Amino acid sequence: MSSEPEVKRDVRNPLLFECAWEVANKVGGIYTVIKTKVPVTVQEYGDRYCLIGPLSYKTAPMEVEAQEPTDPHLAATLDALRSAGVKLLYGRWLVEGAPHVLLFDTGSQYSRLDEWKGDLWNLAGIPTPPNDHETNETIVFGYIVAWFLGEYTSRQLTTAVIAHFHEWQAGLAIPLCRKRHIDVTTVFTTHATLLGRYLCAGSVDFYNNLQYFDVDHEAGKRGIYHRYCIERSSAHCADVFTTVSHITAYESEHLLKRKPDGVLPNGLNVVKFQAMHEFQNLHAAAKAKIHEFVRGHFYGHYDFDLENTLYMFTAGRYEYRNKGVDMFIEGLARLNYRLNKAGSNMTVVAFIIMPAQTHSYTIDALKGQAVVKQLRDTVTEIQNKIGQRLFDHAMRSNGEHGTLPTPADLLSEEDKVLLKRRIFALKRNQLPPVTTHNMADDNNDPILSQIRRVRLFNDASDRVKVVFHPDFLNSNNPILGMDYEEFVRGCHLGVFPSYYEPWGYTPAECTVMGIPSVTTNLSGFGCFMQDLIERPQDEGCYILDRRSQSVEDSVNQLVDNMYSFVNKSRRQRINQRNRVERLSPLLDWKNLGIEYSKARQLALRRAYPDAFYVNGEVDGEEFDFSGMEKVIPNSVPASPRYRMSGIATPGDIGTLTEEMQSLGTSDYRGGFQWPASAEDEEEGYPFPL
Ligand code: G6P
Ligand code: 1S3
Repeated sequence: MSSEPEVKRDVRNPLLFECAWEVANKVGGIYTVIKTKVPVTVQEYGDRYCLIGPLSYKTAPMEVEAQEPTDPHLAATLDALRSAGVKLLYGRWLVEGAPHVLLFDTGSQYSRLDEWKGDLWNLAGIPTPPNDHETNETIVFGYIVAWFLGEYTSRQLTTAVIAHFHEWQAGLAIPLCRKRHIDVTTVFTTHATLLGRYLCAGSVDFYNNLQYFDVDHEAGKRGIYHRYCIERSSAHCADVFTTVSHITAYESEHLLKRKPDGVLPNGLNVVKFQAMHEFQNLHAAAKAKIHEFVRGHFYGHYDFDLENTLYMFTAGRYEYRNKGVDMFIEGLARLNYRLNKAGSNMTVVAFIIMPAQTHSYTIDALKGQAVVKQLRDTVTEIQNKIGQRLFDHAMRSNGEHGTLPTPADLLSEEDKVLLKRRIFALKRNQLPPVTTHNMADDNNDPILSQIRRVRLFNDASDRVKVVFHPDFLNSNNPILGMDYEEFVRGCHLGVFPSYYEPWGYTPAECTVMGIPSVTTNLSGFGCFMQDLIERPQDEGCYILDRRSQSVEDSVNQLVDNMYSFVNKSRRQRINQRNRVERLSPLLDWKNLGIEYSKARQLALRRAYPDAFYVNGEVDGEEFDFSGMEKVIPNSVPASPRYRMSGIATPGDIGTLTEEMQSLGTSDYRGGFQWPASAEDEEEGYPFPL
């Protein structure tokens, strides 16, 4: 980035603005990245850190405590924006670390939309159609953020400013900063590419053809050319361009036409328990709650033993093919067949948690929970009465020739009638439903259509039962009233056979909660674990090969994994949970946060090279990351075997170096060779919508 020659900014204690559409505004995975990363960033930057996001009047009042800035330059900048009509909220984001946060109300500047669209066209040749709400939001937000950064850096002239942007929806300020020569250094992190997401959702052999797509044509065909231009210009104009995994780095190089400078893997805020058994106890307690739901959902057909029942689940954004739900359902059907054939006494209840368009819960789902509750209340009432009668009987016998009561003395006729009524209420003519909600488009829903096709109807003979919960989980819900985290803890296996997954927080979250999971070598997380651990499957981290084998073989591999999991003893499951939980440090921001530090350092060096050279030599302090924790918990007995035995500092597992630029296309990590030609193509995709 060009800096005004006469201004010498201090690069040792820079200010950091981190900008994302999901700051204090939960939409998907980026919210998790930003929120869980706050503590390590605050630790490094303290009050020099401020997040920037859109102002949502629905969520902000709950998430943000309003304050006035103490930095006089910031206060003056916000005053200037306010007096020009920009509505904003500045304060503390009420999450762990309590960082400063600045939220802009895009609605307050829609009057300038046409002017800004015209400017964008003149400046960058980016066209914008009139009715794309998401793009309109992106433009207004980007212009306000660039306006803010311009105003701020014209007042505050002493300290270097790093502006880090996530994803195309927050990226437009980057080309604007560059064009306007605003004195900030920029980092852009993409968490997916627009084209990648769209192409994979169709029936395209994506990974074998990445090098050959005519990107402009493909974007135009899908009506996203303008969005693609914003994304591409953000990637190209940033001082440092990064993404979340090597697989997405490879994709970005071909689809965005800039090779990323490095990979910033996503971490989590790992909670360490004092003793191992604590998280095991949490599993047992959460599982008991899922049992409660299952009793209600399967009422009238509750003919399986919960002691021999395992809970598997998949969850995420409803992207049927990208998230591998198609493969999961196909795998479940085959698992059902195998378990039946083997005469297994195990039952698998498979949950699919994916928000879709619905019209609330079904009457049947609500009724199931109600009849079970009534039965439980009645049993408790009768139990109390029996206790009282037993006590009275014992008291009356007065110690002499005491007799024990007969069952008839204890259970009255009235009780029997009441109990029978409750039992009759459990009768049901239809099979337990697959879905808990009334779907807006039941007939065409891809998940339901496939479940119908493979005939997983929760029949008594089925060893695999399916529950599709097309909404987020919440502890206040009348059925399955649990938060997502609690639900995950109560399950036995997470299954995420994604086809398109730049990172994949779902299996990572399973890992830190000590729940084994299945993922693929097409997900950033899967590749990351495969890179680090020699036999991930031994640690409860199953990684399907969806690259070098046919879809048929991948499904069979999934079924093998699930089948052998079902055949594990309880003791083996407990052991596996212990092993998988031990991998948590690999995913802890305390270890991964350093990759972000490196990206920021690189950005500063690129924008202010002179500040890093003393008498023609690189100043030695530039990469001082001492004090970070060690990645590998080498004190743990019988630790998993790591591939990179020489790992000493966390930074060693990342890749952000100047050398990344000089690597060829085939040099990304991920334990495989990228296809060199289109001849390696996979066979066609077998699960039609
Ligand atoms: C945890 C609890 C144990 C319980 C076990 C059940 O480990 O601490 O008391 O027996 O979970 O495991 P399962 O895999 O059968 O749910
Ligand atoms: C993206 O969210 P998604 O589920 O649309 O960003 C996430 C955070 O980096 C990432 O985990 C996920 O793979 C991407 O797909």
